[in-house]
Amino acid sequence: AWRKYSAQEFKTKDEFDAEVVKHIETTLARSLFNCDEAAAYAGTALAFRDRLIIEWNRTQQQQTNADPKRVYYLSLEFLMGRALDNAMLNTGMKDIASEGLKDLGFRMEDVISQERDAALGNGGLGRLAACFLDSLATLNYPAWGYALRYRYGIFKQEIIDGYQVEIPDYWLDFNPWEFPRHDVTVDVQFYGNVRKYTDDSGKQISVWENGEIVTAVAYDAPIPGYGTKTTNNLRLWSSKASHGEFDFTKFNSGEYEASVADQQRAETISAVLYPNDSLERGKELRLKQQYFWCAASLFDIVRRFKKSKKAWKEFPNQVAIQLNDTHPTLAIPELQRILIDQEGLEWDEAWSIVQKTFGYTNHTVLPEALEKWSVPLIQHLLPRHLQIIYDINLNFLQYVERNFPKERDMLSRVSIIEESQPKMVRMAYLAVIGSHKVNGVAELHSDLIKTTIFKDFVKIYGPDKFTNVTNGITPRRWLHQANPRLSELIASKLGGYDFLRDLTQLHKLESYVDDKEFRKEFQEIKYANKVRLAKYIKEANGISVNPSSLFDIQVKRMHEYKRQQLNIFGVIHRYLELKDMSPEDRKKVQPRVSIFGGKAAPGYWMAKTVIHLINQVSKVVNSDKDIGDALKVVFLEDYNVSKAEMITPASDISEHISTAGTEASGTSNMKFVLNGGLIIGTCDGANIEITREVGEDNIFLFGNLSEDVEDLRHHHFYGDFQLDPSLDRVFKTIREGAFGDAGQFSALVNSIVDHGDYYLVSDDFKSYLDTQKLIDEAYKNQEEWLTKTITSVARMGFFSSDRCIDEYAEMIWNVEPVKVQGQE
Ligand code: 26V
Repeated sequence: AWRKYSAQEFKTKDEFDAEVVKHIETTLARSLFNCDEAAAYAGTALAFRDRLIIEWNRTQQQQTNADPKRVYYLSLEFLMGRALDNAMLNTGMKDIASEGLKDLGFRMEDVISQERDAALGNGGLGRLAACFLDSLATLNYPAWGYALRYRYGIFKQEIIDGYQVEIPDYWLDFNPWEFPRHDVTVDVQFYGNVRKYTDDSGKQISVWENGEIVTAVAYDAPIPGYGTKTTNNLRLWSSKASHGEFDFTKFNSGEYEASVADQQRAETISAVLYPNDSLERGKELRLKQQYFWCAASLFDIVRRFKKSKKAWKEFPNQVAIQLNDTHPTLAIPELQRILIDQEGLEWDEAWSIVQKTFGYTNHTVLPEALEKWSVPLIQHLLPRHLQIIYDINLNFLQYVERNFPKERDMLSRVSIIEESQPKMVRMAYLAVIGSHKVNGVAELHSDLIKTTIFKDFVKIYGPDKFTNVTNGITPRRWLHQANPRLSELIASKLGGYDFLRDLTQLHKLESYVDDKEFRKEFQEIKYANKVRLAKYIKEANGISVNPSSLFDIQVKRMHEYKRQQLNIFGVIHRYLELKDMSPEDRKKVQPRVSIFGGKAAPGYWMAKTVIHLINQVSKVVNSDKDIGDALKVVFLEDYNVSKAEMITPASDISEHISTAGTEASGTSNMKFVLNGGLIIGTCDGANIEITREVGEDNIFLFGNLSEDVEDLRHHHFYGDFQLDPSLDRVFKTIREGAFGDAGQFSALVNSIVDHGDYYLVSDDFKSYLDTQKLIDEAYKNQEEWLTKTITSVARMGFFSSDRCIDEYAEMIWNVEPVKVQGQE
């Protein structure tokens, strides 16, 4: 593997062991005589952390000296997973550490699995941000991530009696990867009022005063690149009470309890990650989180810019800020406020700087996920920002009026303010208006936003403001780390691990597609990965599955649009077909294991019902003696990043079956194919580009197209549709109580039968079943299947997040890499 040849490496396993022992005995103050796996993990992590710190400091120093344009990635979510394995692989010293740990009596896998996931995200959006940090560092871009230091990450999911139960994820007990910066703080204001006056020169001045202050404290985490000395920074803000005059007054006047309550209220801001990934509910605390984080991050960015003593017009040449969805949109009025209220710039000059600085990435077209905040709430919490938003809107609407004088009704359509009761601020519109580029995350999605939610804005600004950057994944974590044997096999054919930094090199694998030896090893690796998952399923669920079965996996957040219900209805159909067969015929069918995993938002009853149904079906099918190995159904509890690393390499088929036009991109689809699995999918999100890359013969597409969705919904609305007979039978079986009390599932069945089938499950059901049949047939020809999987892996180079980050850098940020020099 790749090695860093610098003063920071461990040259021998003994050198490594000495460091581990030192940390266990001194940093942790533990005796070596009761050194358990937790201590071995801690010692190993601290030893690697020391290495990272040196390169991290050096990177920051050299970037400061070079003073280049920097990228700031604002994301409320970074779904990082574990850090140790990544740190060992990215620094190229995992092998030495493995040998060293063996001498100390530990197995590397056991030590790695001691670490808790850093689960500061919900799903795809948060994991994308984490992949981006890996690519930014690997490609040597001077970049910072900014987020919140949640005390509780996404909840842990337990399945009790088939139901999801949420357990708080308190993950900070021992986190060697973060560094508190008690000297890096920002005071953030909330509430209060705005006082206006005219100064001596006749200028209108606004002062935001009498607010409440909460202090943001920075916690930094190092982000090492692969095969480079660049180690970038992820800065997480933690909230605490400010120690100003107010609380002293309270304290001294004997209101001790009140002062402690104030402190707790302040700390609540960064306490918990919101576990919704689609439904916007307008909670005040969520808005407070957003402003707290935006204000602290912008203060930090502006402070860094001001050190260089450059003129303000240089700001967009030094700073690119990317908004990961609309969650950080308040950064736009906040920068405008800093420039006009605090730095004394004129409105127009300030606004031009703001627009040049920001880029906005949209990640969803689902109407219920588009953020809106009520005007009275913003008025109360951020009175000055509301004024600025109104001024931005006024200028914008005047511009629209001048340029489109004949289209009067466009004004109310594009207004940032929705004239509802109460009035609402449309954050996506503010993000579009305040940015110089807007992008979607896959071609279809980027086309859709131009023709639906942002149609008017394309007319107003012209098409060039809108672009596409198809998502990607980091091959370091999702191939090298998750599937080390496959990575090694590829390296053996491609002459080393260079492909991990230039994934397009995978295409050279196509010349091995007929190589007997290579095919055999490739197949063995897939089998071994399935054995590993089967072992885990046995341990976790007590279900025995045969690793020779076809492993069919759907793991992702539970949501109606992702259609896990389509999958489980298909499983029930398969079960009924098996029951219909004679025992001899049953022996001839392709055995299959249907594996599910994913969390439902705690208040999302329909998604929770689907989890319950899957678990009930699992109970019935797995214990049915007639069925045996022909069909097993598994729900894996608490799907997260570290479990994904084990699950992804073990698929034969994975399911990406959203209603066409609803899944912006999907990224697990890319991970599964890169690991030698095929996919069944709709023409949605990045499935379309995956098809273009791997070829139509290597993917199982089915279902209606996004352009037909509107019509189909219309037909349902007027009751003008026929329920597919197979689906009808599935529903009948559920209603008869085959999977427990039918009342539990009536809302789910009725959503399709009586309530318009918004996600078009019935329309796609037949096509889905037919395609699953094709898959059973195709899988029987193992040689052809293997050819398809190898060919697909060879054609996945496009989906590296490195390609994706280079596109952002060139089209949106206009930033260049800074090569960090080492010290030998
Ligand atoms: C929305 C909301 C709404 C308010 C409550 C909290 C919350 C948290 C997250 C979100 C984001 C929803 C959008 C999202 O996650 N999109 C996913 O982004 C992936 C990366 O681009 C993409 O692959 C998925 O297709 C897309 O669903």
